[in-house]
Amino acid sequence: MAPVAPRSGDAIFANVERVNAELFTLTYGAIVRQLLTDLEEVEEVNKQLDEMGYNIGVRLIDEFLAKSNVSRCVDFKETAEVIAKVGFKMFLGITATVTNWDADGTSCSLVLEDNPLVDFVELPDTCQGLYYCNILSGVIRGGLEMVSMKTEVTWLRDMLRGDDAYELQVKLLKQVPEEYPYKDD
Ligand code: MYR
Repeated sequence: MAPVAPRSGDAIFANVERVNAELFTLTYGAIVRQLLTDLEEVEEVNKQLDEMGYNIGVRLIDEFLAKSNVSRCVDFKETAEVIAKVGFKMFLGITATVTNWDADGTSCSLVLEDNPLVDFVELPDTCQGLYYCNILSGVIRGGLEMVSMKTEVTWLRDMLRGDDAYELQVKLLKQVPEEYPYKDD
């Protein structure tokens, strides 16, 4: 029998990471499939995925702020870069390009450089209209709401729908100024 070559710690770690990522992708797929079975209407599934993402986003922001050590952003442009380069990296292992800014700097696009949620996914014709990755729009909306930014997040391009990229538009609707809770005497 051929001897089994010992693998380095790095190789094992990389393998564990890959298995975790695949498990995550497959689990997400199973959730979407279950929602399609339970809710039947793709519009309802889109809504439900966004809502689930929102609930994740409002919780995940604490972990994000604690782990990333990012300080308060000076404006929405900086916030968008932080999401694209730090947030996406931390939770999905990818980054996004920030582009398509409007004139007043309150709306931009995040173009994903890769999308681990869609590995192994092929949508049947019955799923026309499904925004498969809608959980992501909810996560961003929820996270930003916790740092006082009301946003609208929508998919502009989706490769599962035949587009050439994954592009999310993030529009800042309202920025609620945070009040310092104590009065200086
Ligand atoms: C601040 O000005 O307080 C910093 C704001 C940073 C907000 C970052 C929101 C991160 C949302 C995570 C996105 C993860 C996508 C998978």
